[in-house]
Amino acid sequence: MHQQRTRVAIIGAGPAGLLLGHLLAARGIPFAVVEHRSRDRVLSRVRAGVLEQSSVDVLESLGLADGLHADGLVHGGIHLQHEQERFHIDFEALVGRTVTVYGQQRVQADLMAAHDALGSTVLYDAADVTPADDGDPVVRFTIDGEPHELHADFIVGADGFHGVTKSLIPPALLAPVEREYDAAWLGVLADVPPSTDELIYALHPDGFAMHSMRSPEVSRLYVQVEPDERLEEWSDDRVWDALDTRLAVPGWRLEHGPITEKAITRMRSSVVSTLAHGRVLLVGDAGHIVPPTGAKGLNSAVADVAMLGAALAEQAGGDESALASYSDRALARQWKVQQFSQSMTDLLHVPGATTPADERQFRYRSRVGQLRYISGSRFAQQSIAEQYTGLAIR
Ligand code: RFL
Ligand code: PHB
Repeated sequence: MHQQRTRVAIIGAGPAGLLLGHLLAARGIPFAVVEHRSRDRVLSRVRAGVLEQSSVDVLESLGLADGLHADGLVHGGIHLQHEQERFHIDFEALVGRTVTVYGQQRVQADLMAAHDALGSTVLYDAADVTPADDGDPVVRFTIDGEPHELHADFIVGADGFHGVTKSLIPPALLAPVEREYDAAWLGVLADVPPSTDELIYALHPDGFAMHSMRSPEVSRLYVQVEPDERLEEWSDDRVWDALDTRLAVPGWRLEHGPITEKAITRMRSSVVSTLAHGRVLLVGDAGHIVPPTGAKGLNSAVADVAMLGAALAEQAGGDESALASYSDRALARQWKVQQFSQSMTDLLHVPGATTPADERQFRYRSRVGQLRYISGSRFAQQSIAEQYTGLAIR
């Protein structure tokens, strides 16, 4: 049996867990991270693409923004679209802020490399990870069949939506509040330069489509599909046809290229009722998930971690108050983010096939009405700009 003791045991080496490690390292607080997947598997997940200004600020404050500044694409706005009309929301002019397009894979790789340089304890390939807290918080797991025990003052669940840490919080207190959407996203990566300067979010009678990117050479594109859609039914040609139709505006053309990755993601919103129970704390997707339309998942994880890292540092200095209010503060911010993500999702998607035709028509037309309102209202655009570029982290 391998026994180890640390101050903060972090479960999950995704962006939330590794970033928390860096915040603690910067303040001299001992920690160890336990991850059940292999390092390569963690690095291979494609996922998010947009960093809020607030997230960039956090990475910068920790000296973790070199890659981001070298290769990230700073965007001063987004394009919204309906019925072949495209309009721009100019974040810089409206709120003086920007976002940075920099793939989650790159963020993940940067965080890993910086931990390598620090010599941090990050244990991959841990099987049967089981946290327990009966007065003495401990995480049990095996590596190569060898049993390990990691004892700690705090256990932080950074283990994503399907993580195990949540199970330490009594169900009546955890009490998640959820919404399922009657839509999913089929996302592709393609080796083709983006056909747009900034992201395009489009509403079309056939469903939502969006054009994002990863670099000047790689495009990231999504189309709305039914929640139970099978990937096999979407050949590359069918994906490009759907994108051509839904993203069309006069005088603009979508360039095609080889598709290198294709996956379907269902959309759900879920928020637990507490992120803290005794010495057990949750951050990121372990506590809440959003549909991807507002680009808020990764950014919310960064916000939680910034708040919790600061609170754990104050606790180490003898002041428990920030830690005591962590859950309330993070959830208050999160519910604003949930509202934004839901409203962007409702605005840009058509109702699923099970909705009666009359109601589909009504909802579609009122969404077009809302997009036309936004295109002519500085107030509406400013509100979107303020939320998309990221609310303050306090
Ligand atoms: P993660 O990234 O899920 O990491 C959790 C880690 O915990 C490990 N784990 C365990 N380890 C040990 N024992 C266990 N029992 C464990 N169970 C799980 C997992 O292997 C993993 O390594 O959560 P984290 O760190 O909170 O980060 C959250 C983000 O990954 C997530 O919110 C975003 O990817 C969401 N998201 C987006 N967010 C944005 O901010 N902007 C975007 O543009 C954006 N686009 C997206 C997205 C997510 C998507 N998918 C596929 C869900 C687009 C898509 C398509
Ligand atoms: C992405 O680039 O993957 C991306 C961008 C914006 C979103 C969701 C995903 O809202």
